[in-house]
Amino acid sequence: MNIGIVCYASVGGSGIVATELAKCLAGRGHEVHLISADPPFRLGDYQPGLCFHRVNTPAYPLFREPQYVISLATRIVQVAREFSLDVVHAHYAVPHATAAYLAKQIMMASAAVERVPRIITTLHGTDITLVGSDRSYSETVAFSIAQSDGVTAVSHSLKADTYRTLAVERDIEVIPNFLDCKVHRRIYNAALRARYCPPGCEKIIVHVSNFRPVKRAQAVVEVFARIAEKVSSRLLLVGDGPDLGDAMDTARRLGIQKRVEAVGEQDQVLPLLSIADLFLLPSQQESFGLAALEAMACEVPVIASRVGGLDEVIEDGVTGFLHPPEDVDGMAASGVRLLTKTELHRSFAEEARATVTGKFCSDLVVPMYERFYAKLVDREFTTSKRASA
Ligand code: GMT
Repeated sequence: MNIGIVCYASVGGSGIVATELAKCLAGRGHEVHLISADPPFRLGDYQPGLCFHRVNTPAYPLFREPQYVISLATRIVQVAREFSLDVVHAHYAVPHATAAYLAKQIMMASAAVERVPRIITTLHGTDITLVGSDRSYSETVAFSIAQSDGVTAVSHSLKADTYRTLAVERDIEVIPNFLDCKVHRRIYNAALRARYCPPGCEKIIVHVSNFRPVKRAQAVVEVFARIAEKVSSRLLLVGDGPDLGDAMDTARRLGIQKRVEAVGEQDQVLPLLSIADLFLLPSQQESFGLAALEAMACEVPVIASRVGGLDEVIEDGVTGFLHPPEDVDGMAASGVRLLTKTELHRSFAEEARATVTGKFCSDLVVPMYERFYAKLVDREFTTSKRASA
């Protein structure tokens, strides 16, 4: 198939999933066209069958407002026309589903377009729970989701949130996030571990995020501070964002700044996850928790909030522990329990890896997308300006 994938290039789960999907589909013989404002940060090296198309949004002194939806819709039309796309797959509804809808209308009205691709939208989380449900956007987001030819959500929880928060009634297929399990595995590096956990330190705790308020980065430090009272440990904060400064301030206020290290944005998180003993994710909301899945693939148990779709990824008491987001003491107690009981930790680490390999590997999940595409293309392939006339 000829597949267009629209995504954000910035650090964030939806861009990672879209890029990994593009790479996997190209590896399985499809012609894949990634459409984004910049090369997505996980794009990596050249791969046959995978082509990147930049969306240029020209500035004009009269406008203070960037015209991204128009430039994206135009780029989708250009790429679809030039490469005879069967499918345009928009990741993150805001505004990608809207731009894809607009592109489809343009193609349906154009004599120059022989074939109008099917439009698929994948809902990722904050496009529904935070951004998309905002009164300033909700009607357009709901309309664009309703107008897509197919819609997927990354968890059952997000599917339910979509019906609850937007006036959407259409069918939504749940296709979970995934990893390449051959790549995402623990590759232990003793020298790296020694660098972050010098003599006297016993355990490494990691948090990876884009440090937005929804991630509750200060709570990460507060949980760690309580754990560090009982277990000699270090906290690695991986990523960057608006709340990283507050998190570091919290570490200073609690007198643990020497045990907390911010390592910034990293293209490759596997080396750091591979030296970790525990992963913290006390988010306010999380539709899936790709960061938790990456940790579990590296045999790292997760302590997280019992919110959104996290319980579809983490099994409480088996691969990690789930607590209410504000239960900092409970999270810390669970962390101490895991870090001080060797056999318990080993069992959680093994179960975490087994969960990932049993349910979330790319070779299990990517075919779900292929089947979803095929169903839509077969069913509605005749929908073009000419056929529908
Ligand atoms: O929250 C982020 O880190 C970014 C955001 C995104 O779309 O880039 O993440 C959402 O999508 C991810 C991929 O599907 C999910 O794993 C995250 O749970 C989800 N974030 C939230 O729901 C807060």
